[in-house]
Amino acid sequence: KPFKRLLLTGAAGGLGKILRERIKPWADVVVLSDIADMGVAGEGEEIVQCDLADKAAVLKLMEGVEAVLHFGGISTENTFENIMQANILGTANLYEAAHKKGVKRIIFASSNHTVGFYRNTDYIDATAPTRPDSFYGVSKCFGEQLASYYFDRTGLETVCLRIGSSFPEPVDRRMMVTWLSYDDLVEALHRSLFATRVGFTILFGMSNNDVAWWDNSKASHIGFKPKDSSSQFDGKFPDSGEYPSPNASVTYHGGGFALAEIRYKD
Ligand code: NAI
Ligand code: 15L
Repeated sequence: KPFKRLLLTGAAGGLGKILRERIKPWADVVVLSDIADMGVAGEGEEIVQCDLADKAAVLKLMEGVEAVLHFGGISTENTFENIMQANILGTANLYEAAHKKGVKRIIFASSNHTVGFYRNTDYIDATAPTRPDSFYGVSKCFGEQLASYYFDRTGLETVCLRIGSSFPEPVDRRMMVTWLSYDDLVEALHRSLFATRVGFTILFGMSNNDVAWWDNSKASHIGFKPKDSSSQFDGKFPDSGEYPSPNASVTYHGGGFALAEIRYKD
């Protein structure tokens, strides 16, 4: 198998559970980590339950690891304090440990919420300035910048996969644009892990949907070609025709995140 030890953080989460099954062929041992329970280890799996905010635990987690799929953390808006611990401190701990232990490459589950304040009339590529729509989005921008710093300073490579909406199917009109099927997610990860050189790359994670807000031409060296399309769900979410739309969820790339309350603290 291509890797001896591959680490997946966030293994108990929605995407982690899918990936746990799909990435087995890529490594002799997949180290699964999360703060939540992950059940029992199957063949070729090792389970390490820990908090990403625990620096010593994260350093231990990284022993012998060659590459990381970093999916752990808070995955929607939350209080600044909680986001700071899990996503900001957690990701900093992960990068420092990866650097110390000689990890070669990290695939960082970044998010469309790094650019969530762009509008549905904007078509952007990886060079567009970030416009986060939440503390959550700000924390993903932090992760991306940290990845850039560690690459320039140490050569540790990262693909920041700015995932749109990766769920079994779109659940609203916005997701017709942002949807990333699970198969295409796995393909994006596979390409990102096995491309010869990735340096610091930003890759938008969306399927081959009819409408796109994001241009992946700056990441052509990854060779990601999504096969699915939300067009299979055409007609499910008819356009109300109202302009401007009364619904933030179709106005901003980040949908409802863009107009939610600021949650500095609860
Ligand atoms: P999820 O919330 O189901 O999974 C995240 C996992 O991280 C959970 O199992 C949680 O227990 C774990 N976690 C939270 N705080 C932690 C901590 N302090 N230490 C260790 N583990 C911790 O989210 P989902 O949908 O599986 O997303 C996975 C990753 O992908 C997240 O980083 C999310 O931000 C990112 N993402 C997901 C998108 C999607 O459409 N599902 C879209 C954009 C980004
Ligand atoms: C994300 O970043 C979240 O992790 C996910 O739960 C969805 O909200 C997704 O973005 C989205 O924008 O649809």
